[in-house]
Amino acid sequence: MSPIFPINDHKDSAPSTTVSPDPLRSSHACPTTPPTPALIPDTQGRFDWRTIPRRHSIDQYSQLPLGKPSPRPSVQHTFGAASIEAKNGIASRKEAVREVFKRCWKSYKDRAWTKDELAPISGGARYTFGSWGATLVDTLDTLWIMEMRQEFAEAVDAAVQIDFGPKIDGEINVFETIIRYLGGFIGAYDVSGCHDARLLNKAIEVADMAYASFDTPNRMPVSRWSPKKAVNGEEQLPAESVLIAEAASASVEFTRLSQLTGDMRYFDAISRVTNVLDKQQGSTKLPGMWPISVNMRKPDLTFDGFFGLGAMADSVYEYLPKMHQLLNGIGPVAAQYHRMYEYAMSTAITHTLFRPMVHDNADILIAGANVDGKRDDKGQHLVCFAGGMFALGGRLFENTTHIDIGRRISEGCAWTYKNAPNGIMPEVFSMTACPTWSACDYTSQPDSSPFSEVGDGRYVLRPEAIESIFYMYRITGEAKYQDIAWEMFQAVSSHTRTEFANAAIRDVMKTPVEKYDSMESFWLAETLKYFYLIFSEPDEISLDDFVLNTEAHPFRIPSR
Ligand code: DMJ
Repeated sequence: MSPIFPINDHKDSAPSTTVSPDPLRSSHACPTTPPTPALIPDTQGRFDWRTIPRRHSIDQYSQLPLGKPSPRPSVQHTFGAASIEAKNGIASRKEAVREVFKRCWKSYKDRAWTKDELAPISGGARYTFGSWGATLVDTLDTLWIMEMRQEFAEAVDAAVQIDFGPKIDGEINVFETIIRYLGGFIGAYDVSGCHDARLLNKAIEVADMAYASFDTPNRMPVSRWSPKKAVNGEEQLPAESVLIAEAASASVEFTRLSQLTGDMRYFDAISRVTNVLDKQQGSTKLPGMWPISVNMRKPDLTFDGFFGLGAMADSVYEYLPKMHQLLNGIGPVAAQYHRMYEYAMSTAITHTLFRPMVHDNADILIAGANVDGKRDDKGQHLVCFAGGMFALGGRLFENTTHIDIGRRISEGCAWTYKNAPNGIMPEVFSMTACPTWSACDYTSQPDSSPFSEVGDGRYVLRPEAIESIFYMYRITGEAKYQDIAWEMFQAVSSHTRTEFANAAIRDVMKTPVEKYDSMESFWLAETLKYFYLIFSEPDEISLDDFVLNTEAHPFRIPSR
């Protein structure tokens, strides 16, 4: 490895990030191929996670596939030359989203600066994800995208001071650390044009900590992992029962970091997990899908009978087509992700999706679950991401059926928003299924609740519904999705508004809604970003140039 890494040339000046012109649209300094030799980070005298005792060494690292990107169709619709924002008052919608974001950011800055979350009702701070400043890091790239460059520079200056050393007693959630912090630093580095080496240094610092959680006998990660034990050289083993999303969702972040640094340890780590998923994909109780609960110590992914694309599994599926795209479709590794995607989706289509019986016979689908071989007709807010995933996969792999399924799932989420009493979908609900995906006779009263049961009535400021509507808009170019988004935005922003920011709702089925004191970092990192981007010019974070991680952090696809 090379001992030389771009030196931090910004350290004493604040604000310090100066980049021009706008790297979202023009020149950037991101590598088109991984640097050789690999970069070594400048840890600025902070704790160096590379120095901790290693228990299980590796003979040979898997290498990122190199070569000519395979030709693939555009993901995005070919939009005309005319400005989208100028049309139909779209610019004012975009500005309205920005205003909501700015208000939240100001309160975070005034009241919870560098803390994990703003408490949006009491105006205090919350410590939820490692106490390193989850909202600060998670929001960096949104600040850049919303052209709040001064605020971006101030936030970067604060974020690069975070100490990820082993101070925390107890365990951290490695998955959340990877998607919010590592994803946040990579996203900020990529969208701002790869000019500020401090951001890459920070990404490496977080990744080196997370990488230590893979130092186990079978190289499967420890999902709830103690930094202190690792530093003390204590053995930590992968759990015998762990959520698959936590165990197997680091592929996009670790791959992008290997692309940016040339350090193959990260790519190697996630390749080993992918190979286990691949090997056992056909031996589970619902072949093609992996259950929610898995044993990573053996590893054995075959014992549990609870399956679904939603909570606790979601990002495992989401990352299959995204990995193919991030790898530019190159070689057998990209083909592996494609194959796994096709297999998983064919099972999910047959065994989890259903058409709900609704009064207006809307042609929509809900992504349910499957328990011990029987479909469970429950919907969740979290699973709404699947609309975007199917549409993206359909575009990447030229599968119009998947695009149509993506449309029907996305519109199913929009339908539940529209037909819920306050215009916001609950967290978990049940609906009566039609016998097939064709229209069926409606047997309830048109003014009754669209849900046969609401298992969890909260709305916690989640992004997945607008995420899928955003994908549908960028993929089809149909303006109706901007109108759906605007309706959703108005409902969400008004019902969640507090004195300081926006807060989660306890029960969306009650009027007036009751809020509680929580604003997770994904509100600023994801939800408002998607609302903003759907009203932006389509070349702002084009889906042909960027892959978005599961926390909506845009990672640049190399060579494009
Ligand atoms: C986000 O932290 C990520 O999208 C994650 O994959 C699951 N859900 C939350 C937002 O709802």
